[in-house]
Amino acid sequence: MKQKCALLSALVLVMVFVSLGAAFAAEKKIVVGFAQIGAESDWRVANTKSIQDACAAAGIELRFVDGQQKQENQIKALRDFITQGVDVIGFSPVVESGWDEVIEEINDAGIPLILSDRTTDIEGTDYYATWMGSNFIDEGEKAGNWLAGYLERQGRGKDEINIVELQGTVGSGPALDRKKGFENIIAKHSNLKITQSQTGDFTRDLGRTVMESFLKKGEKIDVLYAHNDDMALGAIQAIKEAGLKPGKDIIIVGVDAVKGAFEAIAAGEMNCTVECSPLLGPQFVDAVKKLVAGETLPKITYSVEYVYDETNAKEELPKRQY
Ligand code: GYE
Repeated sequence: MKQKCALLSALVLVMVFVSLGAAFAAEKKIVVGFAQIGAESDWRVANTKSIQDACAAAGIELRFVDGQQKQENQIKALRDFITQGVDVIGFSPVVESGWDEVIEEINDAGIPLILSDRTTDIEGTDYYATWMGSNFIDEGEKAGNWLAGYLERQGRGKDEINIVELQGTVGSGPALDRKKGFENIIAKHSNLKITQSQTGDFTRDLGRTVMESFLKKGEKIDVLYAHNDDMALGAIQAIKEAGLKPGKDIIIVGVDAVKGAFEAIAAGEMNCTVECSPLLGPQFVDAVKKLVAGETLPKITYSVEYVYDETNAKEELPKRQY
C-alpha cells in the first residue's frame, strides 16, 4: 500500500512538472531583433511605429536598434542579436552591398531572417526566409508614366522638358531602382531629359540644400523628381526661397505618399506622389509567428499601392495613417 502511494504521488509530481513545463513553453515570449536603418524620413518613422505597435499587440519582445543610417551600426546590431540568441531577426539594409559576412553568421546560427522593405545584392534567396516591401522599379515607372501623362494633358507633350532628380541614399535599393524605373519610361520620350541628378540621402534637409544648388546653376528646370517625399518637401522650401512657385513653375513628383505630400498637393505646391507603404508591422508579425512555428514563407510579398495627384489626394488625405 505504502509503495502504491509513493508511486502515485511520484506520478502526480511528474504530471505537475509536465503541465508546468507546457504552460511555461506556451508562455515563452517570442524574442525578435530588428535592425532598422534610422529615422531619416516620415516613411521610416511610420515604418518603425508600425513594427513596434504590431509586435507589442502580439506580445512579442522586440529588441529594436536604430542604425542612424550607418551600415556599421546595423552590422553591430545584427551580431548582438546572434549573441543574444533571438528567435527571429528582422532587418532593413541601408545599402545593398557589404552584408555577406554578417548574413553568413546569421545563417550559421540558424536564426530565420526577415528582410523588410529593402534588399541586399547577395545572390540567390536561400539566405533569408521572406522579404516584404514595395517594388521600387515599378514605383519609378509609375512616376515616369504619371509625368508623361500630365505633360500630355497640359499640352506640353512635345516640349523639351528638363528634369532634376533628387536621389535617395547612394547604393540603396530604392534609390537604384526608382532611378532605373523612371529612366525606363523617360527613355521612351525623347523630349524628357534629366539635366541634374544628385543624392539628398532621403532627408528633408539635404533635399532642400541640393535643390538650392540645382537652382543656383541658373538652368531651366521644369520638373523635380524626388526619390522620396521628404526630399521633395525640403526642395519645395528651396524653390519658394528662390521666388518660384512649386507645383506650377516646377512640376514636383515624389514617392512614399506621406501626409506632408498630400497636404502639399492639396495646397497646389506638389503634383504627384507614388505610394510606398511603410505599414509593414502586421505582415512582419505574421511572418515571425509562422517562422517560429516552423512554416515556410513566400520569398517575396509586394505591397499593393497607388498613385496620388490633384484628382484624388484631397479625398484620400483624411484617411492617411502616415
Ligand atoms: O521611400 C524613404 C525611406 O526604403 C522604401 O526609405 C524605403 C525608403 C522610403 O527613407 O522615404
